[in-house]
Amino acid sequence: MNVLSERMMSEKDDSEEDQELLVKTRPKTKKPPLYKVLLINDDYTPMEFVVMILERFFGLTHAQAFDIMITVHKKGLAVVGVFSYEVAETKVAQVMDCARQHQHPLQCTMEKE
Ligand code: TYC
Repeated sequence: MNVLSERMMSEKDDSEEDQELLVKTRPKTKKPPLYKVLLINDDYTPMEFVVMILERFFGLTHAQAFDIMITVHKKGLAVVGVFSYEVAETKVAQVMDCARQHQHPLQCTMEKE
């Protein structure tokens, strides 16, 4: 066997090499984790206050805010939105500060998605 035919037999053809490249050169583009912001039901916070919170801090319409408030009231909790860590943290702090200022026991938490 001559040198040329040996090389052709032992080495991968172009399409195989392309495939290997695609597998090996995985770009490092990890998506940042997302966090659910949850609202928790209680027996004392007025419904209108919860609706106002959802409109003010989550940019919901009155109808959307009312629906989520009712879901929390009936089911015990609901996801209000999904955000980056920093945004979720800010929303939770805004809700908790506002509830405390108005002396309502409303609870808002975040959880990794
Ligand atoms: N359960 C409250 C009531 O009957 C209303 C409420 C809804 C409270 C949602 C908190 O996250 C909440 N007044």
